[in-house]
Amino acid sequence: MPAGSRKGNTMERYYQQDVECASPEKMREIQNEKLLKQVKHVWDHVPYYRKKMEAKGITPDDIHSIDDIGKLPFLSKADLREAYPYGLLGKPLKECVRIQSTSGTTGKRVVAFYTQHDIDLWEDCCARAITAAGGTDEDVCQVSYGYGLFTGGPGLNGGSHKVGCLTIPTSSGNTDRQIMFINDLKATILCCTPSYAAYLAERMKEMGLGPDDIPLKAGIFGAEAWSEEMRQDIQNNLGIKAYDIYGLTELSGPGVSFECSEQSGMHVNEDHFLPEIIDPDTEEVLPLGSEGELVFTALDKEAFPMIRYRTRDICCLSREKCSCGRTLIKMKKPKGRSDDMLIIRGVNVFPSQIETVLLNQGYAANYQIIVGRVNNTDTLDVHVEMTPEMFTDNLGEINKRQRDLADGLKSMLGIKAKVTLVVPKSITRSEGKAVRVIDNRKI
Ligand code: DLL
Repeated sequence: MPAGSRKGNTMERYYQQDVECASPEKMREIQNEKLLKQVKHVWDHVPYYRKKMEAKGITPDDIHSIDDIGKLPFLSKADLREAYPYGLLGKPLKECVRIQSTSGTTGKRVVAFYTQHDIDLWEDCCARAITAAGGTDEDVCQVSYGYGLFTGGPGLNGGSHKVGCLTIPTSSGNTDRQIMFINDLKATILCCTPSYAAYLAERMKEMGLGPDDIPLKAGIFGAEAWSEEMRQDIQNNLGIKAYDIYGLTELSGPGVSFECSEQSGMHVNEDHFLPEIIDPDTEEVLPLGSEGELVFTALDKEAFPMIRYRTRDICCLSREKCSCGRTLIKMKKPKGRSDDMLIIRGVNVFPSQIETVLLNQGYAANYQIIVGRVNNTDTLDVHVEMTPEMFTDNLGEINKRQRDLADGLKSMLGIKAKVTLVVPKSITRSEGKAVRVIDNRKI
């Protein structure tokens, strides 16, 4: 049951206060107990992982506490592909009640299995996120993430039920109908990707609806990297507080971590998902506060028990005290996936860095990054939509704006980019995860 407690002037609510605010000693005890059990579980039931442990010369007897986690082998996307579809199952299919799956854009789909216990803990994680965003059983929660194989819709839907919100399962798409439901049914919480939230805000503005006309008070946005500047834009345009949420199919879906009222990074549900940061090249575990690749061990997932799963997400962890009262470790906004990182003329470029420059100069997050190669040299072209307010056909003005953006990108990235301003609404809007990059070098 959700519990409220007074902290300073604000009423912070928790869904599972005992774990969300547990002492470090208590959390360690929970993690130690679950890790030992989980390692034994995979040793006994997942021959694929047992072989990996044997290859490293270890058995469950070598794992005494979370301090021994570094002895365990990693799992990667390549392992998931090799073991597809059943090779990493930790429970008989008879005990599994659901699968979810990734879109498979970067190779074979990941198919994740769930027992009823797994779904229950996943939904608890999403309920924690909704409660941290201020959700209660008085709220109306519109879930505009895709339903079906994608985890966004089902995860937040389950969490919303647990909190007791009236849940509107619109799924993604049909934007005008989304807006109708938000207004007619007085939705107070919106769950969708940040790029879809930006599009909903744009469409509402076109319909003459300003932030004060919209009943929403909070948004729970994730599934893709988004900048602080984009958060500000969405908050201003919808008149809400925008909370980040992170997760991945391999580990259940949304709710691996979630933001609280402080909005300064996401609390990891570390009683279920033990995080580490490693150097992606050497696989060395890095000290707290270092930037590197996020690795998670699912401590109590039964059907798809990921141990030391390499997410490819670049991020860092922090144990700084949080004003919300939660003691769960925090992760910063992921910069992006190491797979999304572009190497252009030898320089590492994340799309989120480009987004920061555009939004700082007053553009919306409607852009496309086109990478190519001419005469063995990489090219970086950024197409940016003018907003309706700044739209002009004055070539001098357009050239000046393009130069300003190119200068901003040069100082952010350290390399030159060609900027082309395009007319409003000419870049396709996304209803789910936005596709920002076209890398013609890969074709
Ligand atoms: O995107 C699960 C999800 C649904 C998370 C709804 C949040 C909200 P996948 O499709 O498996 O699962 O994609 C997982 O998306 O490894 C990250 O690269 C990226 N990602 C997810 N959340 C965030 C976020 C879902 N808040 C992959 N910020 C992850 C940045 C994110 N990237």
